[in-house]
Amino acid sequence: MQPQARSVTLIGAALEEGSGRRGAAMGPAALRIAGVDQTLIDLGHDVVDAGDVHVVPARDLPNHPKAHNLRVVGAFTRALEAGVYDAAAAGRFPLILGGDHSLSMGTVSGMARYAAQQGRPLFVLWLDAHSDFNTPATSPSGNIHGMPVAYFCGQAELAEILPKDRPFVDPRNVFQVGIRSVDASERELIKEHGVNVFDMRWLDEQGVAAAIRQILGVVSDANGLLHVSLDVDFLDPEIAPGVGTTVPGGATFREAHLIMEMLCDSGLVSSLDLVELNPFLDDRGKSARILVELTASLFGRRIFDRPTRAA
Ligand code: B3U
Ligand code: MN
Ligand code: MN
Repeated sequence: MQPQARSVTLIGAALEEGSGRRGAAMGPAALRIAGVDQTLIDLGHDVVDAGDVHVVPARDLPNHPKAHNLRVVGAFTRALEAGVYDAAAAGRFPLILGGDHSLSMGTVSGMARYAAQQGRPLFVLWLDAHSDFNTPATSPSGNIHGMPVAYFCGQAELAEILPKDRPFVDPRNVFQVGIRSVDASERELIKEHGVNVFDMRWLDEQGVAAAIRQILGVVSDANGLLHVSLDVDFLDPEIAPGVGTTVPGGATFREAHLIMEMLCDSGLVSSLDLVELNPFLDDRGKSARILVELTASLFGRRIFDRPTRAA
């Protein structure tokens, strides 16, 4: 069975101000140099590269002492919310080339608006070492890339970046896979709000296939849309060193590809973020290349067609 040909819009987000260091703004360029567009074209998809979103700092937002660079992150959030919504509403698959993980405040909010308009629930698959569920009050660093999940679930007050009456994601529709670094107060918030966590111990005991099968079952039963947000540090630093916050003990090459292949087979994925790539810290493009390879698996590259669908 050949996967469906999709119309994909690439949106670059040269954002690094949500993280504590420089370099992630080079992410979109590195992903383009690694051939993300041609890889998708070769798989039979229609690809439009919309270029990098252009933003000016949002001067109406306050300088927030516990949310660094809020005006820059807020401006990206607004631009990406609109860009992702427009692409999805035009029947296209938004693929965001990041950029640090604060960009998901915008991309997921844009998909939440689209899903609400379709009358379908939005689910989020968060592939990350971190839960990113801090708020300005709980964050140990003040870096907004540790807050996007709390933000799009309506739990992190970050001034009025987007309208207050926008659709939020139900935290029980968020599935976090690969988690191995959580702050104490973040852990409480995650439990309180019912975020689903498949941490490294869960994956070691039961395997990534069991986790993904369970998640896809829920999304499919609810006729939901599934946004995938892939943080480079989900992967083990041995295979993907190009990220500011490496955490040992991450997903292997084979686990990550299996996830992407299962997601592809499901046909449920509506949108994708590739985030936290820091080419300045990378080893000769290794991490950029692996992100492109994983994207290829999500878009239908396979070793052989399966004789039957995986049970
Ligand atoms: N939880 C910490 C560290 C962190 C979160 N996300 C990343 N790092 N990349 C924080 O600062 O919120
Ligand atoms: Mn992250
Ligand atoms: Mn992370």
